[in-house]
Amino acid sequence: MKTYVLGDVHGAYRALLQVLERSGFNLDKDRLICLGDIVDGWPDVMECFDELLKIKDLIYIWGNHDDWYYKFLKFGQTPYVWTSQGGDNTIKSYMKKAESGNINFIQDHLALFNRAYFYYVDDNNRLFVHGGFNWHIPIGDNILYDFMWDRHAFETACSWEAFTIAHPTKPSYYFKNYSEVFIGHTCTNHGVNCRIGNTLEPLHVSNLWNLDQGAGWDGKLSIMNVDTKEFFQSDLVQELYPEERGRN
Ligand SMILES: [Mn+2]
Repeated sequence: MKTYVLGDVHGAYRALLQVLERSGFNLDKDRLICLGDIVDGWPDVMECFDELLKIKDLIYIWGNHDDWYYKFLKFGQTPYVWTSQGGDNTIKSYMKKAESGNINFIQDHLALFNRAYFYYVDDNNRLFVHGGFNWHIPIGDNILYDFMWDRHAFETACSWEAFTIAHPTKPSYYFKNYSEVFIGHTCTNHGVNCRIGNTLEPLHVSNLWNLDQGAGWDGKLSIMNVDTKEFFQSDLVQELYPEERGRN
């Protein structure tokens, strides 16, 4: 059994199939820790759920976009803040599947959210969370909003890394409560702390790994073996969806 971690998919089913195939992921034997944000972005949201639900050992982390989709499933809410940030494509994908007549998938998706984690710590004391967390307080005292939306932990890890590069003989800073931290949410191909620089590959700063390489937009989807750190990526997602050119 191998354990893999997957970055934000954002409806990019074609990219998801590529990384599962390229990594040799075994749907029956391997564990997948999905860092959240399956929905909102590219059009194949329901297909992404169908594929992920084939995985026997799936750990699903709650993302900020998933939270909007969950509230749509549970309460029918369609706030503009959601529909204007990819939710429109998620609703289209949902309607297409619902119109096929079989609506069992709604219960399957709700069941997946019911067993999802706001954060997950594995047997090797590795923390998996969508956005970030406040490491100055006990992890259990964080609120869901921070797990889903925080970027401060990532920005701080970038600053710590820059400090270590500038002062190699001084002690390094890191998240002391965990052996490693894995996050998504903040794309590494845009807006990374300028002293570190943007990248289209999984980014390792301090003892944190960022697996969001911008699959929802103009980047790639990444999957990584959490033990060996070997990673596999999709093609540029825009090239996988040429008919969607102009999506913004
Ligand atoms: Mn995201």
